[in-house]
Amino acid sequence: SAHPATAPASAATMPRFVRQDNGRFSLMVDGKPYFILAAQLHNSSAWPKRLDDAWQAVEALHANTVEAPIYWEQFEPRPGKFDTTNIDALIAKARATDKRLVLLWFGTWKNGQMQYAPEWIKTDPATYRRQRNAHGKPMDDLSTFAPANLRADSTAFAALMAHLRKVDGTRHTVILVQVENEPGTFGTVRDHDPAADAAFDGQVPDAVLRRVKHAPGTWREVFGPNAEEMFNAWATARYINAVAEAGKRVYPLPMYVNCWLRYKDKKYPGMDYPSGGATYNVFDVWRSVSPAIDFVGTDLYTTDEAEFRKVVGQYDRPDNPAWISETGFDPKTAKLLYYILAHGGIGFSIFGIDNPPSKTQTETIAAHARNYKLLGSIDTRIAEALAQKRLQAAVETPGQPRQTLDFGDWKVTLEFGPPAWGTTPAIIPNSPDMDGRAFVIRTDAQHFLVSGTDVRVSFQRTAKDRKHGQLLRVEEGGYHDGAWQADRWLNGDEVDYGINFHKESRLIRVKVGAY
Ligand code: N0T
Repeated sequence: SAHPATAPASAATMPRFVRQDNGRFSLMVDGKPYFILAAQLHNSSAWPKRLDDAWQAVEALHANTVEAPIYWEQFEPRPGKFDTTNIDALIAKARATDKRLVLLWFGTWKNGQMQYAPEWIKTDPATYRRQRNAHGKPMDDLSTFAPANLRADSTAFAALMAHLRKVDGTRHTVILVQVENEPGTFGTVRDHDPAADAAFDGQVPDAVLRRVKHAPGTWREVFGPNAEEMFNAWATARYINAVAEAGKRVYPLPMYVNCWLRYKDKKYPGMDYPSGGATYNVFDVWRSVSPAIDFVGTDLYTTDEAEFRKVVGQYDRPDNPAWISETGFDPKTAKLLYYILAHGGIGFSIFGIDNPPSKTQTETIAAHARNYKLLGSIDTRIAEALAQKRLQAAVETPGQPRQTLDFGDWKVTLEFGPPAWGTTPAIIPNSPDMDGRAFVIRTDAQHFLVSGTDVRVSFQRTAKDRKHGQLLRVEEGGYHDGAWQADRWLNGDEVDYGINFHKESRLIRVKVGAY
């Protein structure tokens, strides 16, 4: 529907976000599903002079994608004067190193505040009104009820997208844009700007009512004690949607928002987390007015697998994919990537990867590089298998050292923490550092691709035809120029007690049969 004059040169291969017929979501890049294995730069690292250093970590990590901020204050230092130096440097660096980019628009919001708004906005609160708390005190957030704010952000964002269309409209180094960063408000549950007060006393809009299936009424009548938080969610979503729409009209890349989550027993909006973000408790209200936003990402900072699993489950919905827009730079978050595989999600991004040299830095990069190098070597295969529901994955959890994956006529048993060789004892402890994980892709009726860490993998035939299953061939190898190449065949001790994976990243292809 774009005007011909503004349509990108290669609309057919524009990155797109699609829902497959089977319900899975895919980010399509160059016409194929793409799995994001991202490294996010530190907040103040997306400057030309910092990129060489930052990219050392990107390369060591084997990331296929870099997430980098675009700062409104740097991009529009004076009203209507745009400076593309930082963006151009990012694109040049990404192209030179064969990486894709996800750009993060640090506009009206950054972590529930407005510190990336340009100085000319920060110093003119009469024009660019602030949100107010219940006592009328101005907050460090722009009001969504001041038309000047929305106009300013939308204009800048559209200028950013116009520049991308111009310099990247056929090459698509930039595949995805995050609109704002962890939006919402701190210091008040809702905006008390006079226009906000009037809206709060008015009727809940139809779009919201339809989505939450509720009869008409005021915010208080419909949402009771949660009215103020729901109201701020609606106001924030409506504003961000308008910013995204202004950008998509110019250049329709897929767009998402990230979320400062309501988790870890936090519950107070505006104190524990910004009020107005797409937290799970306001998700339907948020999404009722944000069609220009393709999906919502989770900034999931925990190494507790139960907490991590809980949140991934909350956001893996019929209307949203699992997507870790940020997780902590910690060796312990590496295995948690496999939850995104298990949930058929679209990717994983590690926050703050460019740190000064240290032992911790080296070890943390190495822990995540084990995932990224292996998965990156088959990232298109992974994304296609996820889109077609041919991939299953599991993560070692306390007290659950044995798990099975069901492929219909075959079942794959995963045992985390058995001895390195020999019969598996009936009771096995978890592996010493609880780092176990595995994935299995069915590539056709007879073949599986398998890899894992600290896990024993065995295949059992479960088809009901009284035949016995057998392993016809087990190969260790990889894909080179698109074709499987075996380095060696495994047999005897290497398969008799299951295929044992330790800390190394090995890709195994199994051919099964029956007699
Ligand atoms: C994230 C990152 C960056 C005491 C924090 C997480 C990034 C932003 N925010 O390093 O600032 O730009 O999206 C907020 C979680 C704060 C938890 C505070 C616990």
